[in-house]
Amino acid sequence: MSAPTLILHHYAFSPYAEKVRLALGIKGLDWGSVDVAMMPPRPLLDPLAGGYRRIPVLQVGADIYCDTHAILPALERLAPEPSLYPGLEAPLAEGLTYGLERDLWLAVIGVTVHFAGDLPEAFLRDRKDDYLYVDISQGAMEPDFARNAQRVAAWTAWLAQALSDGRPFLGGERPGVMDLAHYHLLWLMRGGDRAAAVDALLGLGPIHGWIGRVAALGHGRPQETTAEAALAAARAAEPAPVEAVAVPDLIAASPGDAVTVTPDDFARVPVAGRLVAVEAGRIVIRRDDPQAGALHLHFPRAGFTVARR
Ligand SMILES: N[C@@H](CCC(=O)N[C@@H](CS)C(=O)NCC(=O)O)C(=O)O
Repeated sequence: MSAPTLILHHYAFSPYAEKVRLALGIKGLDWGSVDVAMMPPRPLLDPLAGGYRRIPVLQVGADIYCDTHAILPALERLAPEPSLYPGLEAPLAEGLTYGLERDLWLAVIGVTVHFAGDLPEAFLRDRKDDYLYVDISQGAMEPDFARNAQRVAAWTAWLAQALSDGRPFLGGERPGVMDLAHYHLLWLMRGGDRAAAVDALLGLGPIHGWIGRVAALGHGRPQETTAEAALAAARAAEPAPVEAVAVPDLIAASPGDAVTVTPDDFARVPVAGRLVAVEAGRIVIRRDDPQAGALHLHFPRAGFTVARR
């Protein structure tokens, strides 16, 4: 059986993956679903993502999209209708949701662990040492609970105000990235059996209709795919050509130069390759991998640093 064209490497419990799954739902797409472990080692993903360790990763043949801010614009290019950006153009929506997620991620985790209790020891250690660089055990986060809850509540109050005129979605009649980025943070906090407690804390009753509408977008049509099939699909494909664009001076590298691309917030693992292009919103590097062959890795500009090797 040949692997489907779009392959998402993800795990069920990942909120950022849920953001992408819902985008696939908005577009009603077929996609291959590769279930990955909740923490490394991920020996069959590493050849594709070159050590980038965050989830989700979208694969389209030999093109690998790292970070939801690269994945959603890619989905929009590949399947333009229905748009993920109704009422707010992609650059504005990506910029605003990037800021929102950065500002709230640790506070959202703080509210989540307040109600969820402790996660397994090995998971906490992995998140502290290699992902967040913060101890997210309940004991370590509890002293900051009131601050985190206030930070999140200030934002959910904005969300409720924005929806108070009865619009079905934040951008109007149709769902889009703004809905997904707000929703996936709530999805983490309200998961498990936490919904009633979180709703009471944050006063979410008035937005239950919107929560239900976003949840009902679904995930499109996933088809379980193996990591081996995904690797074979990459090997069998060539990366899509990228139009040459001028690289901004401050990158201090030219197409063809050996570079690293590194997240500047969490899981700061450098990914090595040769620079293909940098444009307003994305960075593309080429990797030649012994197992996966020639690949293009796509990252958003925001939140990533390019350096010459
Ligand atoms: N800015 C990234 C954030 C992705 C992220 O932090 N994902 C979490 C899972 S929801 C993660 O990678 N956790 C560590 C891991 O799974 O290895 C994006 O938009 O994709």
